[in-house]
Amino acid sequence: MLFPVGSPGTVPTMVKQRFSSRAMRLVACLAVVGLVGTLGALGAEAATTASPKAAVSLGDNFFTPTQLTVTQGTTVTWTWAGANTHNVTVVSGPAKFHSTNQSSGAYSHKMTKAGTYKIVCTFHPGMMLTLKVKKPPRAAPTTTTSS
Ligand SMILES: [Cu+2]
Repeated sequence: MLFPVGSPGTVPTMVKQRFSSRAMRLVACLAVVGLVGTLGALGAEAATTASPKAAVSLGDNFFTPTQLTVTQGTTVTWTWAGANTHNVTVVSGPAKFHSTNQSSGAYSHKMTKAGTYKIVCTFHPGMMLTLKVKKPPRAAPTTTTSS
């Protein structure tokens, strides 16, 4: 949780003192949940801007897409969309990583090393993904002038 519990918590305390009925307490609880939910969504939005994300889905038996290019530092999330058990396994690339064998859920990995990754599901020959990780574009060069 990114936000101190204290500040939104003060609202229902005041409401509770003024309205002691069970219904009003429920309304106050729901109001806090709504407030926290909104703040949480704002926080997630800020995080999205800070670190890029990309998504791949695992069907039966294929990755979608089969080729993907992302910028270094991107977090790639694989989501299991089919019914079969699959895994995400790097067979060649600048870094090795792999998911567990799953039939649902998701697996995320932050791509910190640039290069080309060949990714497979070890259960299904031909279930392949080529993931290219590019270095981020250079910042505008700064010129140093000596006088
Ligand atoms: Cu598979």
